[in-house]
Amino acid sequence: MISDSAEQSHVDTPEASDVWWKSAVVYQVYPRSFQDSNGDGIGDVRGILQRVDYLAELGVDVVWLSPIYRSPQDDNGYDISDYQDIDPTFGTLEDVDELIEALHERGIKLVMDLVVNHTSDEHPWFAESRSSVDNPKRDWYWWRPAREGMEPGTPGAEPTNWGSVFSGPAWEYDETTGEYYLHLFSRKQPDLNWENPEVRQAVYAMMRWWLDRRIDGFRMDVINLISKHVRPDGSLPDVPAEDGLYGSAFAATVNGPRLHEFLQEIHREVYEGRRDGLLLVGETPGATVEDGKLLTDPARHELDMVFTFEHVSLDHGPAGRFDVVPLDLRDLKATLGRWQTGLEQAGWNALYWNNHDQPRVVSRYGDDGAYRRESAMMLAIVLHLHRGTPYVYQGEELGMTNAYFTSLDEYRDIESLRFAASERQRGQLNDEELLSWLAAGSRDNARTPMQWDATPQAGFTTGQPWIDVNPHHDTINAAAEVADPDSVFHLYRRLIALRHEDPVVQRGDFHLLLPDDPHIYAFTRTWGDEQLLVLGNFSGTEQTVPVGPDWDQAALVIGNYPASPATGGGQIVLRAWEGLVLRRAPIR
Ligand code: ISL
Ligand code: CA
Repeated sequence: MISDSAEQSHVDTPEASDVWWKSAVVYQVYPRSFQDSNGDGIGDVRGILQRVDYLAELGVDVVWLSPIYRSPQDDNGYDISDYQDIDPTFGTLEDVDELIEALHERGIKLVMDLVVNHTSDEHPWFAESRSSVDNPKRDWYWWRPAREGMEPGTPGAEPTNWGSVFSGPAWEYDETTGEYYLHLFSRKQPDLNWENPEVRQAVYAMMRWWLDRRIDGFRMDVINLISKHVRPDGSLPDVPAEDGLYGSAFAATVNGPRLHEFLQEIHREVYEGRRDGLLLVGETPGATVEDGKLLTDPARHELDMVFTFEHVSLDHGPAGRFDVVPLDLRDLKATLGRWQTGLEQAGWNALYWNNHDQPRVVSRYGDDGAYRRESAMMLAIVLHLHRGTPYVYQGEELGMTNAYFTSLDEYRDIESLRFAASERQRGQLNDEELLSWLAAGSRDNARTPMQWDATPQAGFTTGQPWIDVNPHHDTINAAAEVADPDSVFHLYRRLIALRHEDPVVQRGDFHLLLPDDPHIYAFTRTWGDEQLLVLGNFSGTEQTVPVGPDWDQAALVIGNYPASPATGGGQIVLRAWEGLVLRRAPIR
């Protein structure tokens, strides 16, 4: 029987109560795939403008825009060549001003993506830096000579054995000056040297410039990589490299020694006097709960919340993100549970299943076949009832599925294409295996065009889309979902409204139940004398859950089946992929 000892919950701290984003929901737009307005097959800012009423109807409070800055698009905009201009593919600064206005008129804030761990190699800063060893901007990036006694440009001659996230070495040899520059991502994404105060001041000036344009905050890309583990003599350490020449660079770049100092400096230099009303969320691969506490404790003036990667790495096999293995629900509950309780006293969680780097959750942790709607809704209920700020990635509110591309030439993502190229070289996987690995783990699963309707290109474009539209758009699309009151879309709308109205959802204590149950995700949220019970069935079969007599008379707050579940006798029978929330008050 479920007995929840967490009776009376903690009293609200003034700090906690007045923070707007604790009852907010954020919607992530991936501009390239959201809405095209000029028929070139690529989404753009005027396309987003066409859809602001859709976002208002969904009820979201914030829109986070993935990068739209001037960029050669080597990594779809996460390689910026001018931070203070918009790439013509996406539109103009005037279009963005209009979008900010249109969203603000609807009570929706706009958060921009801040990509300052690296720039594009076509950014003027890097053009100067690579021009000569004594250029004033040489030290704005990480330049090092070849490894002692090694022939420059040959494998293994790199200054350290760091591997790039996108396969291959993280150092690129540059003939011009006969030295290597560091790039943790693609060679067209050289890392900025945050040790250099000039670099930091240039970034702060750019951030202030955008805040002056009335944006409402930043999503900070791989922000916990900006402080490299550089030794006092300026040298950089090698990393463990189990299989081969290069090892994961994260070991020498994650949560570096000056990270907190830099984040606190950003606070002083950029936000001082205009902190209220802003949202600052950090993307922090490799961050632990302990890091999360330090990074999001309001008393430390660093970030409001962080994206942890632990719960989206549980199905990664030994060979990484493309080597997908089945999820063990107990691992998922334990991981999210640790972050819930770990940040309970101080700090705050950013809650997400999806973004532009992750496969679609209904295909990954749900059932995108017979129970696509039910599992999509169950996953939403479970996530949105956690303590934290939920993020909805475009199309998630429709239950969009993975792409299921059947040929390599359908892929566009640099990480996937470079992985395919290096695997082909290694020859471990035959083409069929390679395609199945990509189909399971590729970021392109999240990047197929938004499915607005059942017309040939899903209403996304009148032209040829830059990436194929998912064929399921004939049945899975916004028009159909908005028209059907029992749809995934309307369940998201109800969940967002619940977070706006209900203090238990906003701030209630989290208490995980049935941690060892392999099929049921169960927890309570308690606030004052009110308590919610949240149940999610992660299986396609009926599950009887012993909830105890206290819940026999409880009220159903939200569920993903039209008819209420069979309750009574201290147990609830959950149907396949059923998700629900019960309320009992006052708890005695
Ligand atoms: O998830 C990842 C590890 O496999 C990567 O896909 C991802 O690159 C990493 O999580 C960091 O992501 C962010 O920075 C990258 C960019 O490619 C991603 O789109 C962005 O979200 C470099 O800017
Ligand atoms: Ca366009």
